[in-house]
Amino acid sequence: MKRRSFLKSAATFAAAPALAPLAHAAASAELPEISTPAPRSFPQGFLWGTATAAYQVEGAVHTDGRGPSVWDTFSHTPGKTYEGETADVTDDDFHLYKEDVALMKELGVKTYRFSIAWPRVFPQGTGTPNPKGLDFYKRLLDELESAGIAPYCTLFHWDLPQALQDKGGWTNPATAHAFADYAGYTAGQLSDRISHWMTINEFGSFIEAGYETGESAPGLRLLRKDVAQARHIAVLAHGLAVQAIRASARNPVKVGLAQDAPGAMPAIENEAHVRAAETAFRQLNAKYLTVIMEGRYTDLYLRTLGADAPHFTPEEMKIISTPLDFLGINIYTTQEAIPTDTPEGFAMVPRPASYPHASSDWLFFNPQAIYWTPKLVSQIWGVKEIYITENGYSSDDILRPEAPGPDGKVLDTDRVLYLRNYLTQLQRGVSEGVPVKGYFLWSLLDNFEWASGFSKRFGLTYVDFKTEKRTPKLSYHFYQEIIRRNALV
Ligand code: GBH
Repeated sequence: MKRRSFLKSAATFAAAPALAPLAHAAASAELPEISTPAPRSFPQGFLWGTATAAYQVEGAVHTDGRGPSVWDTFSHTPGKTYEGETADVTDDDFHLYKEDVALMKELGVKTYRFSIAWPRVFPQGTGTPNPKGLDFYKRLLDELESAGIAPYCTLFHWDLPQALQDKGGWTNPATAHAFADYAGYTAGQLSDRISHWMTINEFGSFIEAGYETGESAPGLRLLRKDVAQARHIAVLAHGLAVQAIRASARNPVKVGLAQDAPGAMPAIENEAHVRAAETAFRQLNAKYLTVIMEGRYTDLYLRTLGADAPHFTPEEMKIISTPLDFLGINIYTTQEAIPTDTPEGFAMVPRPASYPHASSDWLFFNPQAIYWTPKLVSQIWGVKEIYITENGYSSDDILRPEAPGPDGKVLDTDRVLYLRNYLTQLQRGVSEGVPVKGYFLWSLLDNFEWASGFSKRFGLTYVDFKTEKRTPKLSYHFYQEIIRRNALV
């Protein structure tokens, strides 16, 4: 078996003229036999997937009764996004979804993570549902089913109906109840076709970014105590939605979320550093993941906020910590923790100025993120089913455009470098028994990267936004090969 795979790869090398002598030498009897590296494979049934989100890919923002979301308002407000770009059209996946499903089928993914746009289903956020809005997702589900691709669905990926924002958005507890109603209704309609549901994607990206720094929709800068309360309302919305989905599902479903757990990893892999990373991880995630998993805010979190701490009841804490069936984590980077003698017991190491990063300035290259984050989650909270709900790499479309060369190809070896290193660490974790069951690569397509507009490309597939032409990049073929072999290549 081992021998055969070695011969096969030698034959592959022999096809490339420059490498032929090397292959010959390796096979020669005079040299000691080169041992074949152990196959670095993934468990059978490992769920390979890819991910997108509604506002980033769909377009068709006025079609079939969709209501406006905070992202329509924000992107149409001058000065908020790169060059004032909006996702009015973006990938036009609303019309081209069949082509996009075909791209996935060819890629070989077993699953697709997409999000449902709340303002398509409830144009005003609450009240009367809009059946035509849901019809789009039914068409998409038909197409996925015939391609043999399992749908994983996110209910909220930041596109809050504008009508709810007009009443305070996430600072208004009524939004939590409106979200649960929407989640319950949608699960009731689609639970016969979707088994895995994620309530909310990345709390911090719409709470802190939306209500504290104002970089994302709705672009507000509120007081610290109002931000703390908004966070609490968002985790409450999650808990209420988990219960609503289970109550209205007509089939057995699994419910979780997708969170970009701020990472902490040991600076050095020894006991003291690992303990520091564990402590750091719980505290850095106090706002969202820790309270969801433990049903209480950490003392350090409450002490730090002092008089600005959120108001909550014991009943709410029970709802927030409703047990989940799985945990989805979006993994892009992490940060080194070291032990200290302080009461906290840890410190985060500031990143040196030359720490490598992708085109997005926050996307630090740290492959160990995908080893340590799931490992810490399973060590700290005993989570048994973890998905990497996002992981990906951005290139720069302004200074160093990725555009197809004269041969029509996009040879994105930088993305391949990133993915190869992250997947190596993922394989390390999985082979040690960290319960990661699947991996969703962000993203199938270049798409609207929020406030960065189209200036950053995350896709495995290049999209020409003038013609909507899709061109699979080298990274697409690289990922295709990994899926095909269920092993690193
Ligand atoms: C995810 O967001 C999103 O779910 C997805 O929609 C998006 O397209 C994709 O990733 C790529 O960005 O405090 O400086 O470290 C990730 C967004 C941006 C959220 C960085 C956390 C931390 C900034 N993340 N942010 S910093």
